[in-house]
Amino acid sequence: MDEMTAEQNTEQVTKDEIWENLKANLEALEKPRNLLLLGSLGTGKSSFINTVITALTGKYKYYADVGRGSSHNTMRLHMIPSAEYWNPENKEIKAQNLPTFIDIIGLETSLSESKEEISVNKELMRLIINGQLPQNCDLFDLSNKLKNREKINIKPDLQIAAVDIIIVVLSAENYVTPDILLYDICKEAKFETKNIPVFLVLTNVDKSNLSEKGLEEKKNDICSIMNIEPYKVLMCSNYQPDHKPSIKKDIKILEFLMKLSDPCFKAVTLQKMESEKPALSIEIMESEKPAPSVQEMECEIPAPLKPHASTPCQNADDSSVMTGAFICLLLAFLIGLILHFGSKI
Ligand SMILES: Nc1nc2c(ncn2[C@@H]2O[C@H](COP(=O)(O)OP(=O)(O)OP(=O)(O)O)[C@@H](O)[C@H]2O)c(=O)[nH]1
Ligand SMILES: [Mg+2]
Repeated sequence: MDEMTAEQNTEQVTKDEIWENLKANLEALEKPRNLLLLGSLGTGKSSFINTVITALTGKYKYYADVGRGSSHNTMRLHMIPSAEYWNPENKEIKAQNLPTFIDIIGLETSLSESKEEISVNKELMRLIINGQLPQNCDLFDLSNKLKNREKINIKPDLQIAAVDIIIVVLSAENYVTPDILLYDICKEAKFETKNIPVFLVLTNVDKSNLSEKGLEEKKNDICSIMNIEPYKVLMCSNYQPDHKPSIKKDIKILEFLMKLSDPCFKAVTLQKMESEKPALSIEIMESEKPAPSVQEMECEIPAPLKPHASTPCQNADDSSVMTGAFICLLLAFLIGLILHFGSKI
């Protein structure tokens, strides 16, 4: 019994430390981050939002609608800002810039399998990622319209803010990995001038038949499909309404949230090409301090820009051609001289 209490105490100390680091990361942000949850039907996206909020507040409540997974449960775009789940009066733990969660419809994998360059899922994600849809927008209706190539009108004044981080949610229970959907998501995260960090959550670990080794292999396989680093992955079992709070679970969740709130991971705007449309830009948060918890080498770095026609690199090539020509001329002149004097001797 005593040993149990000692273990719990150590866990509580660890949790408190993580809270401190999380707060430091949040304070270093200019504004709350918009975290978009993406994944196929019933993978536990909404449950994960509720799980993070439970780890933060210590109480389970239905903030995001959770379903049974057999049909679409979340049909509308649902933004959950911290004002909805965090009591600012809570003087014990003051936390500013807690994230806004964006819960959306489960993406149907079949809608990524399109012969055309832009699939329905890609179009839907593009609208959401760029903040072009209003809160409560009927996404089921919208995907049907996109499927039927119907015209879509969006009122600009109702649009939500753009997405800062994408969290892909997959179920460890599913044997098949939705490769094409994952490929679409990663492509949209790095589309045109944007580069949005992508993280992964593997839910339903409690329901998976895989051993620890099997789960680790699954995680690594998905990481290589998505081309993301394994430290951006969280494997968890979501809180259910009847679950008691678990400090162990909270520690893992809060650690993950700490990474999501790390100023080091940010959506960046790459240099725009002249022909590009202006609408699709994500703000650069230049003034943010580097994170205390993540090494610099782990940062998302924008892709290098292609060298322009008149870059110093190009000039260097020109000058080496000139030097070569000069040496050839000099050699020809010396050979001429030798032949001239040689014939006289
Ligand atoms: N045992 C267990 N059940 C889970 C877990 N995550 C989600 N569930 C259950 O799975 C079902 C679907 O969860 P949701 O959170 O609604 O999934 P979703 O991805 O939001 O679903 P859609 O919005 O319909 O795409 C619910 O019955 C949840 O209680 C988990 O980690 N473990
Ligand atoms: Mg949902």
